[in-house]
Amino acid sequence: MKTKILHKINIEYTQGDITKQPDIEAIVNAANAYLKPGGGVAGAIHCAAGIELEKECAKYAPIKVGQAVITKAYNLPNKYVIHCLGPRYKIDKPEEKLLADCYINSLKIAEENKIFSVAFPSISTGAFGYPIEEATNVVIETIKILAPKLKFVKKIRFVLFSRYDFEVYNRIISEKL
Ligand code: AR6
Repeated sequence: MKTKILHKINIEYTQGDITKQPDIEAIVNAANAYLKPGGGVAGAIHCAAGIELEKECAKYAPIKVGQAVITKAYNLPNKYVIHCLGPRYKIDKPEEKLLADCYINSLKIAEENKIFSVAFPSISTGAFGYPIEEATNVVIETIKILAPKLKFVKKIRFVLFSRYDFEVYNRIISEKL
């Protein structure tokens, strides 16, 4: 785990599994429009949370690209799941803005719910094909703009599944934050 302080917010990044972050209040799901289990992050989150999560999700589906909705976390070790639909690379445009919207809207919901800590996976960089370097640049630029405005969120953790993705975050955060 590595940490940087940005406007009194702890920015952490680590290699790991988004479903295994027990000290975090809300984890973010890289969802599909129908808020169904699917593969990747969404599959892992629904598998760990249990069938009750799918039932609650059905009330809010479908969601639009860049939109975020909040549910309880059921059997996960967290209080909430924030579900967000990332852009499909080269299909949903403008992809940079839509990816930034995911982080903006997830943190907006976190603020509205007075959430202290949020963990993000790398949205859109799996099945949706967004290259990790490009996505990470968008994420870090967005966080730089948002950090001074946050009142409740004091910790943001990026959970990267692969060593390579962690190294990309390490390089870009060292350069930009
Ligand atoms: N913890 C953290 N990161 C993970 C985990 C995990 N347990 N599992 C995968 N990753 P993806 P997307 C990484 O495909 O690109 C789904 O099927 C993964 O290696 O989960 O936004 C949904 O149903 C990659 O780096 O999300 C949607 O249809 C990153 O998380 C679609 O995929 C995102 O990969 C969403 O695609």
